[in-house]
Amino acid sequence: ETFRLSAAAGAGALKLHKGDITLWSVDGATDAIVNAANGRMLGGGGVDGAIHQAAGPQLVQACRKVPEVKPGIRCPTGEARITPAFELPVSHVIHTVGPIYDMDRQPELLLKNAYENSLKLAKENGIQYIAFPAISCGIFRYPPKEAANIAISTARQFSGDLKEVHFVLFTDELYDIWRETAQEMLTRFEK
Ligand code: AR6
Repeated sequence: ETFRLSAAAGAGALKLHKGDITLWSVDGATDAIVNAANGRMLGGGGVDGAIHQAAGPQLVQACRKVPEVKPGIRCPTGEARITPAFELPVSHVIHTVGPIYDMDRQPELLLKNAYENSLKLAKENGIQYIAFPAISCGIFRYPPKEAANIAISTARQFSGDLKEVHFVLFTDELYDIWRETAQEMLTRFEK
């Protein structure tokens, strides 16, 4: 389903899909998927595990080369880092770290920062098409309706020069929540 992200002519679109983000790409474009990583950036469960599995072992080698900002931490919560995507069908992976909902202070701000910093990094790297999973909505237990509001409003504010911002939702429940939230928030564009 497609929604207009902005009233401005030529501005990007928001697209929602259900499925596996490791299969997503846009043919012939500079594109990136976003990984819901952790601060160490060396892999994990959930979408992080799926992305490392599909990208192959070169991805963890590239992640190891990202400098630590404090011992063991390559990407603090709310920040983003970029690597090549290796065996994935996209050009790049943008790794971001969302908040652990019932542990981190100011989870709303940290989740907004994770989306915003991913979009800014994409723009700086000439990425035209980007796909996000539902950051923090799995192992990190963020309530999905609140997460959808932050995800979609931040995509609208910071999509900048990107052509399209996609969300790839893994479950029917998450897909329905994202779609309802987009319908509440954005002008329906076309089916
Ligand atoms: N494609 C799209 N979405 C997926 C996929 C997939 N292949 N697999 C899972 N999801 P989670 P978090 C959805 O737990 O909550 C890892 O161990 C999943 O259904 O992957 O940010 C990291 O290393 C959920 O809706 O990420 C961190 O330690 C969403 O992706 C921690 O988990 C995010 O769930 C991050 O936790």
